[in-house]
Amino acid sequence: RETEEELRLRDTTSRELGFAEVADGFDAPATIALVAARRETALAWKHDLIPHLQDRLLVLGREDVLAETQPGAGQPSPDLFLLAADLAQPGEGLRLMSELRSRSATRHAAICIALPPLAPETAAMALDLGASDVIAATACPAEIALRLRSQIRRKRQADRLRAQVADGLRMAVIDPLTSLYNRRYALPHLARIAERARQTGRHFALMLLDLDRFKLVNDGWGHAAGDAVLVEVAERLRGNLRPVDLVARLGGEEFLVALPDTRLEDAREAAERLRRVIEERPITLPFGQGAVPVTVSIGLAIGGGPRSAPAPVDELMCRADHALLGSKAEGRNLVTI
Ligand code: GH3
Ligand code: MG
Ligand code: MG
Ligand code: MG
Repeated sequence: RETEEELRLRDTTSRELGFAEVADGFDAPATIALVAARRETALAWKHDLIPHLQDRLLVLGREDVLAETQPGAGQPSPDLFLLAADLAQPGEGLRLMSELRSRSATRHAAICIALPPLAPETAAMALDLGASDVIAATACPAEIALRLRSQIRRKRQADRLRAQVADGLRMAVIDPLTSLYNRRYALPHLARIAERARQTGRHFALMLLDLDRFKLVNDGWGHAAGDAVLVEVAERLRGNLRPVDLVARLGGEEFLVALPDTRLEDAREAAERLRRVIEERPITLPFGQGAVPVTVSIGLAIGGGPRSAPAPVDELMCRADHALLGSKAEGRNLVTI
């Protein structure tokens, strides 16, 4: 049995656990938005209830949340929204919550609703509409603090998981050496460019590029030098094209470039430009190995255009590949159509 003294101690401990710790102990301190029907109410609440958290709190009125640009816009979005009990009637808090859930910036935030006592249907409805938790407005500060803390912890875990998934998806389509898109990304993306061209009746260009005598770089200076050349070539290609253009490393020393909305003459010019920027400046090798001149052979094919049945992507790839072989056969460092 607990003694008076023990009970008193436990009470103090849970009270002291209050709001000071709600936002701490995470990899980055959490931010909380307090939302009441009017901003003044939220401000008063902030002073009464949550004195320790002042600098981590964003205080909002209902109007602020519904406004297109919210106070604190540009700062990281709050981890948690705490909707005050004065929003409970008539269902105002629920409307705010739906609004927060529908916006990309706040979609993944934890949302807790404080409800006045005797609002059981509202609590059920709030949970059904996506509230992370409902909290009785009469709950003691320690309970509120612990509930908020547990929601922030869950939200942070979900953030981490989402970031890992996004990272995994990125890794699956990026070539780790050059940071260009890889074949897995490039071919479906090329098909999308072709489909878009079919819909608009515009042309697009496809280039296949292959470094000339690249084996000599590897054989003469080593594999690390070869890698450095591939990285520099990738940068020059990317740096001399538009953001909408696709640049990918298909494998080895072979690259693919696709130019949406581009006609033959402009494509030929772009291909010549790429050929020139590789040729014009020898590529510096690592470990003080000096610089090596590099050239590239390019095969160009034009797809799309106002025809009833544009050539399928496979056939276009064949044409570009054939043109590339032509560049090699004619002596390399050439663009062939
Ligand atoms: P060609 O002008 O006919 O294209 O001659 P080439 O020497 O470039 O042609 P080949 O296809 O015979 O050689 C390509 C070389 O690319 C072979 C391989 O060692 C090298 N290679 C492929 N992938 C990599 C890579 O990731 N890093 C390095 N350093 N070399 C690579
Ligand atoms: Mg090759
Ligand atoms: Mg080859
Ligand atoms: Mg080659």
